[in-house]
Order: sequence, then structure tokens, then C-alpha cells
Amino acid sequence: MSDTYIYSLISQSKKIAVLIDPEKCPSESDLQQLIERAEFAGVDFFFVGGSTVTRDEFNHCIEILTKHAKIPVVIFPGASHQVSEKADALLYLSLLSGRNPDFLIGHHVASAQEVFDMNIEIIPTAYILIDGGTTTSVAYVSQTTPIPPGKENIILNTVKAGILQGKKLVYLDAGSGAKESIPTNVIRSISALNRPLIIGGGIRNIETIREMHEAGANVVVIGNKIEEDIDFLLDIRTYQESSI
Ligand code: 1GP
Repeated sequence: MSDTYIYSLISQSKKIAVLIDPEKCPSESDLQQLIERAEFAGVDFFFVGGSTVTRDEFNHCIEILTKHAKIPVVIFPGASHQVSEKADALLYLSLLSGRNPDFLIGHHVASAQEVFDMNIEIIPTAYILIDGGTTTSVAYVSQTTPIPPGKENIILNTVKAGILQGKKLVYLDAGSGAKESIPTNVIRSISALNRPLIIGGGIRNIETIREMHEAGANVVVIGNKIEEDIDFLLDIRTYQESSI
């Protein structure tokens, strides 16, 4: 596998990722069932990570996922202990919307020795929180203020600064459980910067996924909705089939 294989998959259009929060990781049999259904639905990636996950929860979840899943497993880390060579790739996040040095460089230094020696695809990612109408765990834990969605220029300039720093990927996140997902006008203006774009937070229906893909999101991430209603994967299958 090339060291840019997952990046090239993420760069394609109309991809869907299912986010698994290891804190709520189901039993091995339930997780196996989720994997089978996600594969049947044509889900493109599993993202794994969370803001308040312990090392044991993370390792346990990665272990089971990588044992059973054919879909690539991508780490979406909430902190420096959420790294593993068993996954296919690591989104190397810098929380550029915030001014907390721990999430700009601190966790990176803490895990650098381990990550440097790992045989895993590392993807430098500009991670940007946008206010989704509620205080999310990621905003609280990182002690940062998300950018208001109406401040398009600030969002744009934050992404541009990330690109200038060499980030290969942009992840705009309203945060897990957001009331409002990222507006399509924001997605459209960021996708014009020609960097692969991941969008997540508060996405709960197929129409929103479709609008986001059409606005230029390469990958749309769904977490809570599938935790609450696993049958949503059937709607995703219908959508994936229709967009081939
Ligand atoms: C959050 O993008 C993810 O980082 C997913 O959010 O759980 O609201 O789908 P939801």
C-alpha cells in the first residue's frame, strides 16, 4: 500500500465515513454487525477517536475494528494517546480554529516519538471547529472557541493559513451532536481552495449529505445518527447506489 493511499481515497468525491467513538464502542459482536452493515451500505471509511476516550477504550476498539473491517480504519484522534499502528491512517490534526497550544503542538510533541516510528499513513490536517449551536465535547475539552459560521472570512483565512503551513487536508467540524451542521455556502467557498475537504458534526439525514457532497465535501462524517439508528445505513446504501 502506498503511503498516500488513504489520502488519495479521501481526495475522491462523494465519500462517507462512519465515526466510531471508542468511549461508546459496542461489544465485539455488535461492532461486527455494524461493520457488516456499513460494508453492505458502501461506507468508505471508519473514523475512530473521541474527546474523552481512555487508552484502553481506544486500543480495544481499534483492535476489534481492524480485525474484522475491510473498510479502511482512519484515526481521528482526540489526544496524543489515540494512536495505533494497526489503523490504515492517522489524521494528524492541528486545531487551527483555537489558540490552545496543547492542540496546536503539545499533543504532537507528546506522541512524536511513537508516531515517527509507526508504519502508518500520516495525513497533516487543518482541523477547524465551526459553531454548531451547542457546546460540544471537543470545544469544551480543547477549551477553544469555535468560529461562528457567519464569519466566512475568518474561516477562509484560517484554512488558507493551514494550507500555507502544509496541511494536506481540511476538516471542518461542527462537533459531535451539533444542532446545526456546517452550512453549504461555507463548504462551497472552502472547496474552491482545492484541498480535500472533510465535513462532520450534526449530520442526520441523506438530503444534508447530498447537499454537502454537491457543495464540494469529499468526505461526509456521520457519528451520532448511526449510533442512534443503525438502519440509517440502509438509507446510505440507497444513496450510495444512486450516486454511482
Ligand atoms: C464529529 O464529525 C463528527 O467530529 C461526527 O458528528 O456525531 O454529530 O455525527 P456527529
